[in-house]
Amino acid sequence: MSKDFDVNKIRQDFPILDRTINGNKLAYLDNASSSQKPREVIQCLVDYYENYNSNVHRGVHTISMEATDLYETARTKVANFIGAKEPNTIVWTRGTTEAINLVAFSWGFENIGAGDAIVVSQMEHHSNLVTWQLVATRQKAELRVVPLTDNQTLDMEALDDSIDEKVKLVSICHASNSVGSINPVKEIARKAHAVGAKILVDGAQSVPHMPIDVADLDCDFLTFSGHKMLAPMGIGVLYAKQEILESMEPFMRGGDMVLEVWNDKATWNSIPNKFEAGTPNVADAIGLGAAIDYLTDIGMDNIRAHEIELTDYALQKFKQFEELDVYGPTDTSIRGGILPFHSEYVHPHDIGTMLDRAGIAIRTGHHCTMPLMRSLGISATARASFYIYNTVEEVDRLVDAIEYTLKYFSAGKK
Ligand code: 7TS
Repeated sequence: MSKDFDVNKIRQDFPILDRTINGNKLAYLDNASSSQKPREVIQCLVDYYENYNSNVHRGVHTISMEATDLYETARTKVANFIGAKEPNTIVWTRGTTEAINLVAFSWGFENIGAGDAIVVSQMEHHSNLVTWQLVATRQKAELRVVPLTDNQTLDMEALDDSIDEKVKLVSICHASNSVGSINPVKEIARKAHAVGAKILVDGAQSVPHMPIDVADLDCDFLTFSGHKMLAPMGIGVLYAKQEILESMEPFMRGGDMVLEVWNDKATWNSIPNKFEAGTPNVADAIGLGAAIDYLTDIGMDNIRAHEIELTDYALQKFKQFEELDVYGPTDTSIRGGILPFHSEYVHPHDIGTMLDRAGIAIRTGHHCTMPLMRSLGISATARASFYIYNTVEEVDRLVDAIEYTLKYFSAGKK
């Protein structure tokens, strides 16, 4: 990690971290759900609404042109951030969920037919599972779910077995929100392409946390959400290779996505506008640009190194809890900053409530991965998840609070 990475300095940029919860300083360890926002991003929104608020792509007046400029500059920032050569390969969406649905409706229904197959994994978020269930059912295609190994990494042998000539799409998360495993998506892309299939990488839990280069990964689609990477809620991204985007039909119809309209027909605007019907979320797109500036300034390598340090430390400390099952690989080179745990003696919601009393925010539940929970033989976990502003001291507070909780509920030893 660079010596310039100063977590205490970073923390000062996040006003919400000054909050106290139940008399304790907030320890925000629910970053896989949504991240907090630095002052730069909040201020950027205020600046937009105070000085530039206007609709884009249609005004000849000054502030509309300025808003359009800021909005398109944000698109270029996103492209540079993920190594996409052309800004027109960046489509704004509301988030990962909408981006996956866009691919399903515009590409999936056109390119997946009867007898074809779609490959996903057992660790997918519902948005990357239920969506493909719909395509598979309607198109009479087969949905293949690749199982996980005993430490919740992708079973690569099973993956190899499920990728054959029938497969048209492999849709897989880069990093799991539930168990933290990082999938070798570059290798998986090679395997998919070898049989003529496309690959969609769900980057919701990777793009915020590590350097990403779509050219190097050679993925056909990449989806992610702004709100998990310091940006506002309601803005997200679909990246797709240019020729694929150009071949796709629009997802939604309306203003701005058309070129010419007659009473009975219409022609489409060029990409990416073809996929952006209606007034877009201008302010939050610009906010995502500000978040990317902030992340780039700190350095994605530094962010990844910081999270590895916290996760290594937490995994080490959690060894003392014999009563807890901790999920995911212990090798942090293939694991994101996600720490899910489960006790057969204390319900995750009780753990979450006890931690909240201590000012520690975690998430409890199935994390929108019900089939994964089922495969683990449980219905829910408690999950701590880290980001740039989290500290070793906060991990210590988490450990102390869990120790207290287990004692409080007299959790028996296994
Ligand atoms: N894919 C993954 C891997 C995710 O973690 C999430 C959200 C999504 C897709 C959907 O993203 P959205 O922004 O469109 O909602 N994951 C979580 C989570 O773990 N807790 O809350 C949301």
